[in-house]
Amino acid sequence: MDLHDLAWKAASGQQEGSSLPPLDGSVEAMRLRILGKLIYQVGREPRTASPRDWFVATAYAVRDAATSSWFADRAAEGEGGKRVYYLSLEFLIGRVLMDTIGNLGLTGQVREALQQCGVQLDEIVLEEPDAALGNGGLGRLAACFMESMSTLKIPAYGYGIRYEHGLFRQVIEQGLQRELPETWLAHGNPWEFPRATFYPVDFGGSVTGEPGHEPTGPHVWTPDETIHAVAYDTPVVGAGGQHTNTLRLWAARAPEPLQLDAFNRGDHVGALRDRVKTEAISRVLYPGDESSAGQELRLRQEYFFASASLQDLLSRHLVEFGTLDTLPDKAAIQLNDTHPAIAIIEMMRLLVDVHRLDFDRAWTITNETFSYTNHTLLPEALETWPVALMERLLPRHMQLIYLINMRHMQAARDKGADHRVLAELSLVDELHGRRVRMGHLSFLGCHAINGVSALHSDLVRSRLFQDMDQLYPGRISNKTNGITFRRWLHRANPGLTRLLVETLGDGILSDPLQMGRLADHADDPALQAAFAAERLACKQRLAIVIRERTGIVVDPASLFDVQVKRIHEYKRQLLNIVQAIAHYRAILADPGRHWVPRVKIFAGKAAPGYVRAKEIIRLVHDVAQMVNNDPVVGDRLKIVYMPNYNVSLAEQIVPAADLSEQISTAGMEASGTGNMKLALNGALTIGTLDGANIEIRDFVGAENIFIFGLTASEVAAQSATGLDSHHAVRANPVLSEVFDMITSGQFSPEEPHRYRNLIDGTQSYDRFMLAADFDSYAAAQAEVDAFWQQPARWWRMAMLNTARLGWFSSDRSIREYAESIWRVPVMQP
Ligand code: 26V
Repeated sequence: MDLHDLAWKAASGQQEGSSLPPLDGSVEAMRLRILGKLIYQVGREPRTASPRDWFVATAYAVRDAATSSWFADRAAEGEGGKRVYYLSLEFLIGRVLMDTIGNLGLTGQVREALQQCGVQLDEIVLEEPDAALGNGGLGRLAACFMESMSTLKIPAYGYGIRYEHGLFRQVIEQGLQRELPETWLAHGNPWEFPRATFYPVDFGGSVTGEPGHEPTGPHVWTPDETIHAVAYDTPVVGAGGQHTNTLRLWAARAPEPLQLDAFNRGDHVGALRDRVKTEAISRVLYPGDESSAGQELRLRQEYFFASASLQDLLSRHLVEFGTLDTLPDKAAIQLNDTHPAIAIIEMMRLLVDVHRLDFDRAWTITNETFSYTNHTLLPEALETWPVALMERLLPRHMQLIYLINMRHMQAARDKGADHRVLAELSLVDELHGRRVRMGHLSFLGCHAINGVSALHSDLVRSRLFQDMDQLYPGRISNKTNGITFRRWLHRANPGLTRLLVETLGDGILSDPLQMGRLADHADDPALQAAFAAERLACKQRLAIVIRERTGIVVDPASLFDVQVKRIHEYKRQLLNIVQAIAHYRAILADPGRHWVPRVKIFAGKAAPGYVRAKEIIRLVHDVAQMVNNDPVVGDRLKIVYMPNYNVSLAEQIVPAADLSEQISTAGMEASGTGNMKLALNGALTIGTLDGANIEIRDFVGAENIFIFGLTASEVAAQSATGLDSHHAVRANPVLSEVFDMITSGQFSPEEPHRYRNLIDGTQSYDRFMLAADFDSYAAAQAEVDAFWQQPARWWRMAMLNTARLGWFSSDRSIREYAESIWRVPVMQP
């Protein structure tokens, strides 16, 4: 039967419904389904269909396959189990197609079905835009956790915002970052189901108590603005395809599509004004990462999605159980940082004002239901909201915060807290212009608080919430982050995965700890060669991408040294490029020596308003320009800045990395998860004792990682003595010569003072300890070169990294949350 006949067979099946073969896992059924979708949903004939049309048709066919287990799960949920609700302003998902067919076990069938239509799966996957509804680590963690919760068959909903525009697209012009709007929904989104479900969300107005009621009794909020939150559901299929959860994202809709009277008067723009303002709430993701936005629109986003999510989960609970008394037994709500923390107060409002529960009972239910993950200690990233703004936008919530704070202060006084401690504990910071501390509110409103690595959780306890921890001991625990191996090893690195399966059996696919047995083979020369060959193949592919996107030609035999993450001073891309300049000078000084050829790869976005981060990007480009065109240097050093870093680019870079740069100032990177992805794929880490690097070192062994620099407590001690590093720089000839080279304009002859501020600022206020860590970093880099020249040693270390990273699976993280915070049953591997 030729394609055309097949298409019509599929088409008639589609029409009649009955003759369309069920998706039984066969190639034939998949082929008919894809063709049916192509014709009836996309509206194209196979003859004229574009790669994008084929992608969309395939996505619809695959979504059908996901839907049946989704229905089954929701039927089973009706049996009264506990559900997890993961509230996050960010889900950094990336592409969905390969993950979904991989987890459904349909990759082979889909590939073959498309092949029979003359279409290559590997080509059409490129048509899918990344869902970039997140900034970085926090959002990507939420995506990994969603996948792991489905894999472990935990009934869960992710709640977030369906941003029309995700994280901006980065283009680099003459070394300058420019931000362009991202348009992932421009051609529709085949994975989502728009729902008729919507909830009203109110803002502004006034509050009155009911006559005769206590201050803790129900109040009436008369808002002056109401917005509708409409639901869009995306199925999240777990590995093995046996369980599928829901990611429910909210879009803002104006209750009235337009002001008809204004329109009829001829005011066509004015007729839409309110609608535009209302719908701005879900228009765009805030592009900051470690600095609090503090803007009204951001608070509106936070409340909008928190309120819709709580209304939704409470109505689901009431339909199923008829009473809110059982909420803590049937629902666990996890707050991904403080961004959704206003949900704690919204829960109180709904319980007290709408469902008319007693205040104390409501507080107990709230506390037993909520838990909170902290993802940063940086003071500039900790959210606080001006009291005046809260009073204007959320008057009832501000009242409830005062009430809760009064009782909290009384409890503290009863336990002997003095004035200093009370000021530390208060939900309202009185010293910086009266602001509500969302971290404190989260601590108080939750029964469990966790950090995201062992060190970070210790610092959460000892630095951030010391007084809170003393008042409410035992709430803080650690849940070290993890990554989903399905995406970050099996799919991103199929060659290495095949090698691991051939060597260790396919048990490693479902139980990553079994990779530990790779250690027994780490000295096997044949396996080392095979491991190295897989790496080389990935590097060859990446070299092509580098040339396509930057024009730079790199030798895949070089050491690929990778720092990919958001651009931030604490992550110290500046330390990396400064050391690269020192290395460049050393090559020029002794070109005859044998130098290990290196390609330094940078990628990452800077927050649009973060001037110094943008200067660092520009410096990397200026240095690259000189180094890459220096005939004396040749292939001994190349510097590459890959624009527009996103999940899909990470999937190409991670398997091709030899060296992973994890060089944050100790105590500042909460965990890191790129560190895990790179080490899992066999890159060696050069890093500080920060975040999860410490646990990575514990697992791989100190002899299989390059650790340098001050520890977190040394950083704290040094900060206490002052941050001026002029002396230290002057005492260091290598560093001062590099700084001189930059400040004298050698990398920017057309504008000699371009980096004056950047470098002078670093010296007079070296908050990130660049000077203090420079020498030990350079020494660690020299050690890297020495090890690279001993291949048997290098590849043994690389294999031991892969072997010993199994613990960093997000399945392990989720199991820990499930057992000790959510108290929901989990499957064992
Ligand atoms: C703050 C803001 C401020 C307003 C604008 C939007 C926005 C978005 C995010 C944030 C805080 C980001 C905190 C964060 O991403 N932390 C990272 O979390 C990762 C997962 O736990 C962890 O691996 C990283 O070390 C940590 O930096």
